[in-house]
Amino acid sequence: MNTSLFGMEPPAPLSRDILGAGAAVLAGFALSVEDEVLCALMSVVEQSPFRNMVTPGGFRMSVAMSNCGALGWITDRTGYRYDLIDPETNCPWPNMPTAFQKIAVAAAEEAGFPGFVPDACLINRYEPGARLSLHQDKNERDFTQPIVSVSLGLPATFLFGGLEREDKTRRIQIVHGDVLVWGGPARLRYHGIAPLRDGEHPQLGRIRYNLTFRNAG
Ligand code: MD3
Ligand code: FE
Repeated sequence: MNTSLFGMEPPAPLSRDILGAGAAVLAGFALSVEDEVLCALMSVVEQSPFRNMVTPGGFRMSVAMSNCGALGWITDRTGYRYDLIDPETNCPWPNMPTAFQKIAVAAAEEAGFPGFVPDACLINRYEPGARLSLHQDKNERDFTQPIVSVSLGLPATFLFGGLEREDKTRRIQIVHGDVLVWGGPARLRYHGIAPLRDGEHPQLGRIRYNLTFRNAG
């Protein structure tokens, strides 16, 4: 039965409230476009390869990163920032694929943030053991724009804290195809990824990819 004939919404795989105001989990939102998204991802990282960047404190990150879109997030000994140029290739970052833009804008809209204009997509690659320690995303100019994250491959434990580093963190399991949106009062909440558990994903093997879409300004 097509419920839309009755003017009803289809059963939405949304859980807007489990993470609090401004945060939404769109479970499986990327599944219908996973092939296009993965194909586009491979093309981006052929142009700007994954690399393990160094933090201002001198530690090499366990998560390998690349970017697409006008701006890319980078870190080195001098700090964290967005740049128009990939320091590895000395070329602009690859264009943001249409499939990337479409899913980011659609997810933001679904979560209540119409008019999202992503100009940066940070691509994270996790191998077993890789982690991202608790942090805020605050190198962007406009905190009224949300961040959209698309998870692919191995499952991960997402750590979700509060507005202060000391606030209690919750652990949430994220799986292949899940899309998370963070805006409004959730935009500056601390978050991270626990060390990735080893496993085998049917398409991607022992890897997790995460695409985070931002308006970096
Ligand atoms: C909550 N990436 O790249 S995405 C990052 O799965 C990052 O690779 C993680 O944190 C990953 O900066 C988590 C989810 C995410 C992204 C931004 C947020 C959650 C957020 C901003 C505010 C609050
Ligand atoms: Fe982050």
